[in-house]
Amino acid sequence: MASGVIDLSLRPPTRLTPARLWLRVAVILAAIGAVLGLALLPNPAGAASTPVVIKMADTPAVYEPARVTVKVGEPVQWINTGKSVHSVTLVPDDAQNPKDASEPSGAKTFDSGFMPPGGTFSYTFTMPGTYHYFCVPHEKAGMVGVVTVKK
Ligand SMILES: [Cu+2]
Repeated sequence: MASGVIDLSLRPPTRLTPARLWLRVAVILAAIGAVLGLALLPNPAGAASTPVVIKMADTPAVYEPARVTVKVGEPVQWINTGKSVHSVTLVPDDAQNPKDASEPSGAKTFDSGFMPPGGTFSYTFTMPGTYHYFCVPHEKAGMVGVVTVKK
């Protein structure tokens, strides 16, 4: 069978010599390095446009991570990765435990409302300080979070 097949490849079939193999490895590594290098370059639009992401999980009902530290103006995004409804709530009057909802004096409060699975909520803190927030359906289960905002 093979004897009747015409080889149309331009190069004669050659064995991959160690030198050629190393050349290929070098080319591949250079390509990977170029991609990584581009990824690590400072974002011209400002690194602040990339949000700090907090996932909201079901079992147990938690924010992941429960504590984050961000800079003023750095956006924070919560993503409901679970199958239950969650919320990101800093409304002292709605908290069952007053410790679960607090903000620096003069800062605004916020509430995502109920977030369905896959839902997202973003917030950008404009005042430094410590913010305690909670999930309305799961506050009692311990679903509480802290955002520390630095200048
Ligand atoms: Cu929840």
